[in-house]
Amino acid sequence: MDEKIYGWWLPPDVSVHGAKIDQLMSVLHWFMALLFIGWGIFFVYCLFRFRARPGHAALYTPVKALATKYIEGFVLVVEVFLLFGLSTPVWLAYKNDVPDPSKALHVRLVAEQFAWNFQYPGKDGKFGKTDASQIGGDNPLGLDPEDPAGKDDLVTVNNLHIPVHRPVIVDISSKDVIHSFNVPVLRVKQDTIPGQQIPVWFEATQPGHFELACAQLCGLGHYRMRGDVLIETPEEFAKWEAENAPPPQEAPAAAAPEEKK
Ligand SMILES: [Cu+2]
Repeated sequence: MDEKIYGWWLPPDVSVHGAKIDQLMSVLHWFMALLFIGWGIFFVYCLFRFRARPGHAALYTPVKALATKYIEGFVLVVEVFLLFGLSTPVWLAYKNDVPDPSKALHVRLVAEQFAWNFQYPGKDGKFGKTDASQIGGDNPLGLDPEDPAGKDDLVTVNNLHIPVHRPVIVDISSKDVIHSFNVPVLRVKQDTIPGQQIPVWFEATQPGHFELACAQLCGLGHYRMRGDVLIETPEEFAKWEAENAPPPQEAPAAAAPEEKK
């Protein structure tokens, strides 16, 4: 991965919905910078204007100047505007603009301490059944070996392969505690909550090798809960899918139960 892409400002944006979020971040940061500089100047002015000097006694009762009311009113109006005028529409647009599921790539994600387990439905487009009692060292998702829908499912750990220019819907869940699925370059961050499946979507605009990180302190190994996000051309993605699902070494075992029928 190219570490140089993460500099002082925002990480690069390779998502179709990220531009509006970046615009919001810029507005907020410039506004905060303005407040910081404004209050800084005012503070230095007060230090000078009200300095201790002969003939001036300190006042120990509160003074509420008329200007304070105006400043408070201004800050309130600006903050209400930031929240309801700028932020809420961007959030609503993203939440309502869910891509057509028939065109999107569907992936399941089950987070755990301290890894990301991805399940791809394979050629049949159906996720195989999972069962907590089947979870083991070589079966992190608890895929049911008897379920035919799961025979072609592809499971990866800490590796999210996605095609560029195609919407992706990820159903997010967790095995143990709350984690948070965070892909900065895709402008996506969503908590993973045990017992819930929460869908998130994104569409990548350029290929590349990026990072996925857990954004919720989830235990001692939180710092190493990271993964790779590989955005590939449709051809590369199809090749990767074909080469990896089902795993070649398990192909004979998968064929055996079918012969019995
Ligand atoms: Cu975590």
